[in-house]
Amino acid sequence: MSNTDARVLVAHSDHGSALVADGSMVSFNFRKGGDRPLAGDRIELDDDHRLVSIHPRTTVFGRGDHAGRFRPTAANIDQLLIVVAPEPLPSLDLITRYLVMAELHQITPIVVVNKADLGVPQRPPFTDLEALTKLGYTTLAVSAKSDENLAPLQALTAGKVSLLAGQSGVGKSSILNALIPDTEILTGQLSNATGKGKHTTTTTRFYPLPYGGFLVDSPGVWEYGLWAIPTEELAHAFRDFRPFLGQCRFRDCTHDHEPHCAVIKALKDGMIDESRHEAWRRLLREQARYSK
Ligand SMILES: Nc1nc2c(ncn2[C@@H]2O[C@H](COP(=O)(O)OP(=O)(O)OP(=O)(O)O)[C@@H](O)[C@H]2O)c(=O)[nH]1
Ligand SMILES: [Mg+2]
Ligand SMILES: [Zn+2]
Repeated sequence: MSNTDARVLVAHSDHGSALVADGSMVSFNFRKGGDRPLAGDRIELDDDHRLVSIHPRTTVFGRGDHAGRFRPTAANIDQLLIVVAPEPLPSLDLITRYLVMAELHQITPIVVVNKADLGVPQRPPFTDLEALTKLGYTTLAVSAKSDENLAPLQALTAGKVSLLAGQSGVGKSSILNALIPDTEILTGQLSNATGKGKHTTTTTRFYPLPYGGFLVDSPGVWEYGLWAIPTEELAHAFRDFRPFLGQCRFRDCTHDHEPHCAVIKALKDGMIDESRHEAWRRLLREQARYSK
């Protein structure tokens, strides 16, 4: 039986697993050096379960490497669940970087604050989340442990492909276990020494949701690095900057220190949140390290 539209659940260097039309899972092979499928790709397999072709991708999720190049890790993602928790304490920059990623790749971001059972601290970056809500981003506090707010999370993920991203130990795999009861993926003990779980996730993997769609578990990151992004594009990824772009005196304005900058004026007028502009300046300085 030939499979013209199989879904890659996990992809290694020359083989992977895919979900085929009849709902069963098959192993498939592909040539190293050829087109490399990503988790989430829709592919055609021949009768011997070899990769024939990869269907066009709607979106690609990935991260920057040390040289500022984009490295893809998953395909056809609808939503990015940016998971943070009171422990390990996140930085606003981490959240901002994921939001930039999502905006640039037209993936819908949702900020999920897990471990709500521990109490959400009333200090940054948690208090900065309100500014994000005002910008129209969805934020939701949940607990994989006490099942708090899992029903709204179910509603948000139903029928969609949602990737769980965030630092190691925030509870991405635990959320997956809570939403897909029979999975029993090993989750980690948070170790004080490394902040990493003992059963830390090492591979990006798709799991079919019982109520339609997929949930994607991904390895935790210490830092989520972006890649070389033209300044204009980066500015557009800040949705609160958009109404003011194109109105600065200098066409190549970096909205940092320039006179007659429409973004800085909006900041002074209270139209842009200070924490957002500070995050912008930090990303700008970091971008200077990459040759474009
Ligand atoms: N109190 C509390 N602890 C949680 C919750 N969710 C997860 N944990 C704990 O947090 C630790 C890490 O959980 P994981 O699910 O392995 O975290 P992860 O994000 O998948 O980590 P990596 O795979 O390393 O990226 C475990 O000890 C979990 O029991 C929660 O809602 N509340
Ligand atoms: Mg995990
Ligand atoms: Zn400007």
